[in-house]
Amino acid sequence: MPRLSTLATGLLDRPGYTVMRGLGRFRTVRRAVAASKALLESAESRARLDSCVQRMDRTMFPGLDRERFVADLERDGVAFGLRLPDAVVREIREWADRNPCYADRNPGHGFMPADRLAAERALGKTVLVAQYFNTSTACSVVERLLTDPLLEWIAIRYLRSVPVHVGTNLWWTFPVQASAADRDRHAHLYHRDVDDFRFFKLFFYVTDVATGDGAHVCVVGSQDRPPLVRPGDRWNIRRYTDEEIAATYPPEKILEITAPAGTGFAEDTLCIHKGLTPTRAPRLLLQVQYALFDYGVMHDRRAATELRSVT
Ligand SMILES: O=C(O)CCC(=O)C(=O)O
Ligand SMILES: [Fe+2]
Repeated sequence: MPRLSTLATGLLDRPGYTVMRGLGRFRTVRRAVAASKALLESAESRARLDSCVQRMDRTMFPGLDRERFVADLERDGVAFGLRLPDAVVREIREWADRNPCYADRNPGHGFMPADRLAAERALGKTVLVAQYFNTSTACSVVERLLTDPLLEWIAIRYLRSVPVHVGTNLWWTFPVQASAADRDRHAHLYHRDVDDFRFFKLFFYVTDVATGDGAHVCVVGSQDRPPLVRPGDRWNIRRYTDEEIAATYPPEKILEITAPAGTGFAEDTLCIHKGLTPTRAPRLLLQVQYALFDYGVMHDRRAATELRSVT
């Protein structure tokens, strides 16, 4: 009974998250929890929105139509139009080149990005995904994004209450012959995330992402409309095959997001989505996640004593 034992371990280790993962599958529960928090925090949310508007001249994203952006996110589950200044893209890239990343998000498997082949030899496997740790404290750009008035305004409006920043993640996806297990583990199969009762993620490409470079793919408008293929699929959280997705949604809704470095978009990853496995160039992606509650499972903080190099 592996699923029962997983549930029991989850309840002991992270009870809040495990309960949310169970209840958050139900749309009525998601809506009720989000509406209750919105009601409780309406005065504070309004005050925060006002403060964002007063500071708006300091945003990194001048000229974005924020009302349109939130309406798109609401309707499509994804919204476009963010663009990081070139200097910021360069700063993140330079930071990434100077710091170790960690194969398979394992703090014991650190390597400098230039030493990937040595890391693969040491690990005896290809490295599909390698992630950085402690980006919020180490990389100053992240701090600026987290205090950006436009991003905060979007988060308050979309979540309809006081947003909680629950994680920042910066990771490489490399063009390798990846195992089926790694492609599954690293979200290269279609899925939807139940990360909270209401949440969304900001994605920023730090490298150019053309066809073959591991674009993010999402199905526009699929939030609250999971593919109903097997019994219980309305509530199941599982991986879907490309065929199941192609058979469920019209092709024009399946969006492969190719775009230059600096491009940013928001997505409620309750939408069906995946990362493509790159075949050409590596992809570096910065992601910032906001939610109603912090279960402590999304952030990238690791104690320095846990971090080890494999090379
Ligand atoms: O790497 C990707 O584009 C997919 C990532 C993903 O599934 C997620 O961030 O929820
Ligand atoms: Fe995901």
